[in-house]
Order: sequence, then structure tokens, then C-alpha cells
Amino acid sequence: MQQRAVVILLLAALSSCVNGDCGCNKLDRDASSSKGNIQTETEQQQVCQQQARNQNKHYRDYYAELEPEIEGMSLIPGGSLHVGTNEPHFEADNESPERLVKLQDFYIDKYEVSNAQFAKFVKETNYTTEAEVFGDSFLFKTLLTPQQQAELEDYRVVNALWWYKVSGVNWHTPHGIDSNLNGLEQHPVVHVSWRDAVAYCKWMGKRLPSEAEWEVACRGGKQRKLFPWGNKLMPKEKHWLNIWQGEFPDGNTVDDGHEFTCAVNEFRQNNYDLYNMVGNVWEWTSDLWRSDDKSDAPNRVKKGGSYLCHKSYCFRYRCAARSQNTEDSSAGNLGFRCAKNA
Ligand SMILES: [Ca+2]
Ligand SMILES: [Ca+2]
Repeated sequence: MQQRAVVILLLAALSSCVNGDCGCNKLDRDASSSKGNIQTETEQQQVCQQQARNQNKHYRDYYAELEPEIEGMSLIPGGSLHVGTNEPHFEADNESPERLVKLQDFYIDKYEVSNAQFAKFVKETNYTTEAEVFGDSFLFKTLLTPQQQAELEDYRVVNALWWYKVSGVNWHTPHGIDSNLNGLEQHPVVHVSWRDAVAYCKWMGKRLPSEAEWEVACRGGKQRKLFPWGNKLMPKEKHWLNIWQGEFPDGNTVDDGHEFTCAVNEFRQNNYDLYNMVGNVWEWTSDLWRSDDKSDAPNRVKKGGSYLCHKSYCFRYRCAARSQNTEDSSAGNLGFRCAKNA
């Protein structure tokens, strides 16, 4: 009988929370002032439910519907949710239109996968990444000496001459063939292809997030915001993400403290307790860029932008922004995080 009473109390508490009595509405006041509708309420409730789950962990003993906690992951409430935008910055990227997607509850990693985590995977499985098989990966020019840049002039990416294809570069040597992982253990693993990311997530009993899942997680229960925390790039005059400051590509002032990657737990960005969703490294998603692409190495959607993004040429550190790479490609600013069904 005691347990039943607790369950009833809990249901009453959750019900009042959903009705807005727990103060969650304050978090989303600006969202509700946009186009108030049922979806808006759904998205407000997301944060509310998430908070109820996080604040009332002991209720799990009594309330079977609450999902168990998974270390290092956040539970993202599903529902009918908005993705995309009607105010695209890059038309060709198909950021628009805004649309509703229906999602089940799911888990997503709080952090990008780190070098230490990927090293454990490689140690236990002897996995060889695609960059190691191909024998090269793409490096940003400031990681090369002027002499190396001159030697590798013909190995630059057309239309993006700051990228060099460099032999011997892979996840072990993220900053060039003479580099190593010392001091970068908690930084995101890079130079990993989409297939490498899929293999890692599978080994973890997880999977890559779909683009819609990634974007809903990025939005943190808010609606029609540019960034996971809102529309302002630097609330409280603080840096909220690792991107490029100064002139691109020849004058990074490093105002945010990071010329290249930062630790995966550096920038907490939203109410779902997610870090570095935007900025730091791009993140692979499971989606094809074009659903009818039947090629051997189709383009896959990547999200979030990276430490190399600058508003002048790559304003893609927004939740709705998207880009693509072939699934066998790798670079020094591209990593991933995993998801899991709830
Ligand atoms: Ca930076
Ligand atoms: Ca990221």
C-alpha cells in the first residue's frame, strides 16, 4: 500500500509539472511567445519532463515508466517536434523548411566520443580506421609548416584551399604525422569516417543518432532558436562554444581559448546537459544526405559545425545547420557521438 501511495504522489507531482507548476515554463517563455500551439506546449514539456526525471531519480524505484539512467547519456523526450528553419542561412544545404518530426524517447551521449574512449575500442577490437587503410586524412593548414604547405600544394581541396590531404595522418596523429594523443585523451576523436563511427557505436551497444534526433537534442526543448541555449551567441559575454574568432583562414585570435579541439566536457550548452553539440567537431549522423543516393560511399549528414567555423564563411554552428561528407572520408574537425533507443 505504501508503494501505491508513493506512485500516486509521484503521478500528481509529474502532472503538476506538465501543467507548468514546476516552474519549467520560465525556461521557455520566449518560445511560447512565438507561434503558440500544441507543438509549443509539447516542446515546453520536454524540458519539464527531463527535469522531473533528473531531479527525482529515486522515483525510478517506484515508477516503472521512467527509463533507467545510462552513464554519460541524456534521455531526450520524444513527441512531435520541430526541426529545420524557415530562415535558412544556406539555401543549398536544405536547412528549410521547418517541419515536424515524430520521435520516440531516445538517449544521446552527453559528449562527443573522446580519444580515450576510442582507444579502448581499438585496443579491445583491433579495429583499423579507414584513414589508416587509405593512408591519409585531411589536415587544416595551420597544422602544417610553411615548408609542408609548399610540398603539399597539389594535395589541397579545391574550393577549400586550407585543407590538405596528408599521408600518415589518422586518429593517432590528429595534428600531423609527428603528433600524438598526449594531452588530448579527453578531446574528441577525429579523422574517423562515418563507418568508423558506426563500428564504435555498435561496439558500445549504441548507434549513431538520426539527423532529427541530433537536432532535437541540440535544441534542448527550445523552439526556433539558433543555438542550443538561445539566439544570442555570447550570453553573459561568455563563450558558449569552440569556434573561430578573428579572420578566417589566417587570423584565429583564439578568444575562446582553443585554437583546435577542446575537451569533450568543456562547453555545457543546453537543458539536456549536452556538451559541444555546436562547435568543437562536426558530428556524423546516420542519415543519407540524399535519400536516393545508392553509391558505394554516399554522402552522410553531419551536424554542429566545428572549431574552424567562422560566421563569415561557415555559419553552421546552429542546430538547424547541416553539411555532408562521403561516408568514407575523415578530417581533423569531424567526430561523432552515439545514441540509443530508450
Ligand atoms: Ca576556438
Ligand atoms: Ca560538436
